[in-house]
Amino acid sequence: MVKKINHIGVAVHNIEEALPFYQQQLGMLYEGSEVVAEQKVRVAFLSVGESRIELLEPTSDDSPVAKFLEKNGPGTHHIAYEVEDIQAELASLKEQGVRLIDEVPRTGAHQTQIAFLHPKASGGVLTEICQAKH
Ligand code: CMX
Repeated sequence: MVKKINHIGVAVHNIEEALPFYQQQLGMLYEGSEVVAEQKVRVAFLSVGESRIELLEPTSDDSPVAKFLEKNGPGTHHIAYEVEDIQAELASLKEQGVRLIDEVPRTGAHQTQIAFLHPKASGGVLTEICQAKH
């Protein structure tokens, strides 16, 4: 079972250009940015209360986020749910017939373990599950 929404991913062409809307106009707290090299993205986190937005900027033309931007333009990219035990959650989802993109977790931002479910399993919404680093 999922515990809570960990973050909402938003695809942008350029993090610096997107930041003023979230940071200054909405007044969210900028938590920092990092490159997730394996996924060819740079991410920036902004928070308000317990809620977080993850801005995703492609670091190369063949990044999956570059493909998303080309197809859809900037906008909501995924919803990430936090789980206690990602391996157990993936096994349970698989057993229930949910189509997965990742059967084995990969490393996301902040060294979290993450896995994506196929958007066809969730009405077109790309869904991530993530387990915080213990
Ligand atoms: N929303 C809805 N549908 C999406 C989607 C999105 N954001 N991204 C991809 N899809 C769809 C594709 O259109 C495709 O549909 P069809 O099968 O109908 O053509 C399908 O999902 C599979 O996509 P793909 O790109 O062909 O498949 P891949 O296995 O190569 O990659 C995915 C899938 C989701 C992992 C990749 O596209 C992606 O977005 N990777 C980056 C993930 C990311 O955000 N990483 C940073 C996370 C850091 C963190 O949160 O910690």
